[in-house]
Amino acid sequence: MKKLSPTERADALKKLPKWKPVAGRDAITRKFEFANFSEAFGFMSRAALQAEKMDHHPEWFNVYNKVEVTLSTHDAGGVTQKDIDLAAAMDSFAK
Ligand code: HBI
Repeated sequence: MKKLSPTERADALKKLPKWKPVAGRDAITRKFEFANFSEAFGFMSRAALQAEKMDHHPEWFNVYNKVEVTLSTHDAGGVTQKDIDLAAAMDSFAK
């Protein structure tokens, strides 16, 4: 997996307006908010199964109804197409 160029990354993020670049690091992040813990954990379960299928795993932090996700491809040292694909899948699970 090759790191996306700044142009490729900016282009890909146009379709993921809720995902923001992380300051000082080649990664993207989004905060999800749900009605309660059960909804948040349901989302995390679906995301976890998708992550396993892709062999690509999020950095995330959950408190009650909030889930903060950071995506970066560690092997590549930055954002790759895998991060974009997982971000899009997470967006669809949060709908
Ligand atoms: N998840 N986010 C992320 N980044 C990786 O580089 C990565 C991963 N999950 C599994 C994985 N790499 C494996 O391919 C290797 O660490 C063996």
